[in-house]
Amino acid sequence: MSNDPIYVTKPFLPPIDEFKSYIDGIWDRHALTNGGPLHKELEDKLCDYLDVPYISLFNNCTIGLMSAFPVLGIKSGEVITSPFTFVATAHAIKWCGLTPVFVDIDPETLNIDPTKIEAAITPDTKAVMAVHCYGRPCDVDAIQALADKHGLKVIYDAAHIFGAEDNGGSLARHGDLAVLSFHATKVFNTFEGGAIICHDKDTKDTIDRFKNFGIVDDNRIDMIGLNGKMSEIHAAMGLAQLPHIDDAILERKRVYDLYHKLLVNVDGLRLPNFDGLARANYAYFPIIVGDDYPLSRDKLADKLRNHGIFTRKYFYPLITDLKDYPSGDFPVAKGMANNILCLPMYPDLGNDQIEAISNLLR
Ligand code: T4K
Repeated sequence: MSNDPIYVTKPFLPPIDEFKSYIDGIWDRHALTNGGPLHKELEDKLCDYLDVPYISLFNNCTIGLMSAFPVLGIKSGEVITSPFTFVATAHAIKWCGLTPVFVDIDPETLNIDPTKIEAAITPDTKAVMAVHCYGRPCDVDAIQALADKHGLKVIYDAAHIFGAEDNGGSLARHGDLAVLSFHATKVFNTFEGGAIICHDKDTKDTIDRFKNFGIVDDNRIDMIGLNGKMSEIHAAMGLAQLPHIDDAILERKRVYDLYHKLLVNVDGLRLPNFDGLARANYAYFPIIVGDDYPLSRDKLADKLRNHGIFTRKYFYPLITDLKDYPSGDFPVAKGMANNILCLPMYPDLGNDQIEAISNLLR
């Protein structure tokens, strides 16, 4: 094994010639952004791949999450969400002038605990923004039942789910809207990028207008939109990558399987599982470092770093411990934030590297 540092992830890149052939087309056409042909082609191909009716590409997931509320007509009130997520989820709620109301997570799935949602609903509650954390599905049926009972919208932060499927198909199909991330660190990337999935043409048209300043045509601007558009060069990256994504997910499975085999009997480490999925995407390999492991999570991260292995504490600190958010008692989320460690996970992580990391953990 070389002595090069091993990071928590390494973006998957398609063959450069395939990317360049799309770039040649951009140079020929001079269409760089504002809904060019590659943008349209990627939307069509992603609808096919994810088997969803409508998709609108974005410049990143965070802007997509922020756009979800105005697109659904939510201008004020409270949004129920998980404290155990990347800060972008909660930041998007705050940027829209809404109030995040946090609910603890389920200790198995690490997603919002649906049995605790109802107690957090007030007359001001407008929506639930749930996160399919690490590509594992939320309890979508329970969340939808609560939303129907109380007249709430459901928005999924689906940043982690590309390629993951339950028995009915892609996880992206759940909720009124689902927002994906195509950031460099994600399973499928367009350097930076994201998308909103929706279920009807009117909503798709509204999203498309919203992400283009609210422009209807030369004479009309009918809402206070923003600039959430994906450029042609980002769409080119997606198009070049899509034919290779199933192979990349298979490589992730190889990494998962080997880690699992080597670490399953280590006392004090809880390994991720992808139960309940017809197809996992193996986006992350989060381990939970228990009290019976000889090192604390932070000491273990330090030890690995000293060997050139750069893990990440996704998601620490807990959002409810940040000064801009209300604190609260979320014991499950707090325990996870203090004990979780994401190991390197990416398609070309070699077996020798996985063995070396696992040996240190053992
Ligand atoms: N919701 C959820 C649940 C999310 O997890 C995220 C993003 C969002 C919403 C928002 O999505 P976007 O608006 O970003 O589309 C990263 C990402 O920046 C962030 O997208 C991601 N979640 C979050 C979990 O992780 P960092 O600060 O850990 O990234 P960074 O730059 O330290 O990268 C980690 C490692 O990856 C580096 O040590 C090396 C490697 N790397 C990274 C990049 C960017 C590369 O090798 N090449 C690269 O280009 O936040």
